[in-house]
Amino acid sequence: MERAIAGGIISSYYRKLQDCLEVDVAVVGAGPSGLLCAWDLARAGKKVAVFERALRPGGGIWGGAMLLNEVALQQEMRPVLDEAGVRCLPAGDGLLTADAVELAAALIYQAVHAGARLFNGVCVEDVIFKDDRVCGVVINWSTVLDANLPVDPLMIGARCVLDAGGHDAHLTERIARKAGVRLDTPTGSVMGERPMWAERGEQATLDNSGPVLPGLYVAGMAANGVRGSFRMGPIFGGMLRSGRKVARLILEELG
Ligand code: 48F
Repeated sequence: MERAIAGGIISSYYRKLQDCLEVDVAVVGAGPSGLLCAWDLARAGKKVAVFERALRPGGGIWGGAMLLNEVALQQEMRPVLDEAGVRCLPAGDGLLTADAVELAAALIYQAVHAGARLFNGVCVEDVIFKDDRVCGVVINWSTVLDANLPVDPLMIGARCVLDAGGHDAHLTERIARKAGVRLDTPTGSVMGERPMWAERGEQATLDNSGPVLPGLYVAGMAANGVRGSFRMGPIFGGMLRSGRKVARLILEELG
C-alpha cells in the first residue's frame, strides 16, 4: 500500500507539473487579486498556473484585520461574493463584511475547480526574459530558498505573467533591475507603496492594475507598489476588481 500511496502522489504531481511547462498565464501569488484573476482566466478556457510561496494560498485574506478574521467589501462586490458562494452581512456606509476564512477558501476552491493549477510552497524567483519580453517564470521550492541552498531552479514558459505578489512588488522590482528596463510607470521604476488612505487606495488598485512591461502584468497591492499608490487595509473590493480587470486585459491580449 505504501508504494501505491507514494507512487500515486508522485505521478499525479508530475502530471500536473508536466502539463504546466507551457501555460497561457503564470500567476505569481495566490492572494485575492491573483486568485480571482486565475479563476476568471481558467473559466475562460486559458491554461493557468498559480505559484504560491507559502504553504497556504490566500495571501492576506485569512487574518482579516489584526487577526479579527472578517474582511470588509463594498456593496458592489455582492455579485462576486454570490458567484464565489461567500455569505456576507451589511456593515453600513455602503459596506459588507464577510468571513475571511470563507472568502479565502472559496476563492481557492473556485480557481482550482475552474481548472487553474495551484502550486503551493513554490516561489517565483525570477522570470524568463527574451527579446524585451517576459515569457515565463523561474521557480524553486520555497524551502530551498529559505534554507539558502545552492540549488538551481526550473523554468515555466508563459504567454503572460502576472505579479500578484502583494505589498512591495518585489518581483517586478527585481525584473526591472535585472533586465535593465523601464517600467510603464511615471518614473520608469517601482515607485513604492504609500501610507494608508482607504478610498484612494481602493480606486488606485483598480487604476494601477494592468501591463507594466511586455508580457508582465501587475495586480493587487503589487500594482500599488509599482505605481506608488496608497494602501487601504482590510477592505478587499479593490483586490477583487483588480484581479478581474487584469483577467479581462489578458484575455484581450491573448484572444
Ligand atoms: O498580499 P496578498 O494577499 O496579495 P494581494 O492580492 O492582496 C492584498 C491583500 O491581501 C491585503 C490588502 C487588502 O486589501 O492590502 O494585504 O495584493 O498575497 C500575495 C501572495 O503572493 C505570495 C505571497 O506569499 C502571498 O500569499 N508571493 C509573493 N511573492 C511571491 C509569492 C513569489 N515571488 N513567488 C510566489 N508567491
